[in-house]
Amino acid sequence: MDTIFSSASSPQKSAIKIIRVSGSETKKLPKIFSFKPTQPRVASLRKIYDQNNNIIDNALIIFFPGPNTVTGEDIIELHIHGSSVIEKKIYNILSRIKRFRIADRGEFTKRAFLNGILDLTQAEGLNDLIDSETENQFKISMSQYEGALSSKIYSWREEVIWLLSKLEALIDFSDEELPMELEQTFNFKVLKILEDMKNSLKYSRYGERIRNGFIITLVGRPNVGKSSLINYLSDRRASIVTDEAGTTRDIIEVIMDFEGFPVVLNDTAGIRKTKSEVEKIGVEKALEKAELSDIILILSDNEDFAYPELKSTCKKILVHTKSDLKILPNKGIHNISVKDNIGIDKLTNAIVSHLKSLAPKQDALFTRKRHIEAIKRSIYALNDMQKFDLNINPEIASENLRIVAKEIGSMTNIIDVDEILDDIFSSFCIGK
Ligand SMILES: Nc1nc2c(ncn2[C@@H]2O[C@H](COP(=O)(O)OP(=O)(O)OP(=O)(O)O)[C@@H](O)[C@H]2O)c(=O)[nH]1
Ligand SMILES: [Mg+2]
Repeated sequence: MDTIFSSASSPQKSAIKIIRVSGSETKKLPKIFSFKPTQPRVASLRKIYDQNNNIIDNALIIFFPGPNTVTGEDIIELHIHGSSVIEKKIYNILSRIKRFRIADRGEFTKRAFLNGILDLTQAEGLNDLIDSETENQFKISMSQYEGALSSKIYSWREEVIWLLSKLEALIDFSDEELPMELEQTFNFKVLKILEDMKNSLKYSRYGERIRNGFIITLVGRPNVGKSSLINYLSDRRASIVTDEAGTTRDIIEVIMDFEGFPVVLNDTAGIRKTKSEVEKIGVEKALEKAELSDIILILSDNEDFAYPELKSTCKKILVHTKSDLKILPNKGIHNISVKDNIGIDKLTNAIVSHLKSLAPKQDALFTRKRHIEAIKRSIYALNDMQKFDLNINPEIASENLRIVAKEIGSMTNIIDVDEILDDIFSSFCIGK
C-alpha cells in the first residue's frame, strides 16, 4: 500500500501547519529530508533540507510507530511554519518518491477503518464531528465517534447470534421440538430487538434534524408580521417587509442556532384566497412547507388563529403580533412586538423547550440513511419470521435472522464493496 501524505490543517494561512505522513515507508522521512531520526512519540525540533541541502524549515517532528496510531500505520507529523511555499516544497519532494502520494479525501480514516482502529459508524461520527457547528451536533457526533452506535449494534448482533445458534440446534435435531421455556425466551428476545429497532427508527428523525436542522415555519394571513419576525430573529433583512398585503411569495429560509439546536426557519406567503396566480402558488408552497415542519408558528394580529387548511399534527405555537398596539389576554397565546421588543425571548424559550422535549432519552442516534435503511430491512425480516411457527419452519426463521445479522453487520464493518466505502469516505475533508 502507498505511503500517503497531506496537510491536516486548513488551507488558510496560519502560524503552523501539520503535514501528516502515514504508511509503511514513513520511516524513510529522516533520510529524505536529511534530519536525524527522532524518538517515538517525542516532539523534536529538526532542520529539514531538500536534495540540494537547501533548508526548507525548522520543524517540530513527531514519529508515531504503528500499529497503535490513528491509522494503524507508522505516522510522522511535520509541524511546519504555515507558509504555503514550505508546504509546496515538502509536497514536491514527497510526490517524487516511489510509492508516496497525496492522500485522497478521508483516506487516513479509511485506513483506520481497514486496520480495525475505528468501525464505520465511528468513522462517520468523526466526519460529523468535524462538520459540527452547534452544541447538539457536537454531542451526538462525539458520542457516535466514541462508539455509542457501535455498542448498540454489537448488542443486537450478540442477541441475533444467540438466536441463530438455538435455531441451528433445532434444525440439526429436526425431530425434536424447542422446549416451551426456550421458545418463550426466543420469542421474547425477538420482540425485544424489534421494539428496540423501532424505537431507534423513531428517534432517527430527531438525529436527522440535528444534522440538517429542525424545520420551523411561520404561517399567517398577509401583513401580520411574519417577515418582520424572521428578520428580527435572524438579525438581518432576510425577507422583504412592506405594509402591502401579499409581499412575500416564495419561501425564505433562514438558518439559525436556537441554543444549540440547528433550525431552518421559513418565512412564507400570507394565506388568503386570491386571484393572483403568483400568490396562489405562494400560498400552496406555504401550506406544503408547514406540513413538513417540526413546529408551526401561527401568527395573527387579531384574534383569528383558525387555519382549517393546516392538516399537520406537529407542534403549533400561537403568536399574537404587533402587541405594541394591543395585547391579547388569551391563555396560551404569545404576545410579541418586533417594534417594541415585547415577548420575543419568551417565544424563543417556548421553541427551545419544545425542541428539547423531542430529544430521545438515549444518545445512540441513527442519523444516516444508510443506517436507517439497514434497520428497516432488519425490522422487515424480523416481522416476516414471526408469521411462521418456529417448530414447523425453523429454516425460515434462520434465513430471516441471517438477513438481520448481515444488515446489522453492514452498519459497522462487514462490507466488502469498495464502492460503498468510497461513497462514505469521499465526503470527508482532505487530510482526514
Ligand atoms: N406596530 C407594529 N407593526 C408591525 C410589527 N411587525 C410588523 N409590523 C408591520 O406590519 C406590516 C407587515 O409586515 P410584514 O412583516 O411584511 O408582514 P408579513 O406577514 O410578512 O406580510 P406578507 O408577506 O404580505 O404576508 C409592516 O408594515 C410592518 O412594519 C410590530 O411588531 N408592530
Ligand atoms: Mg412577508
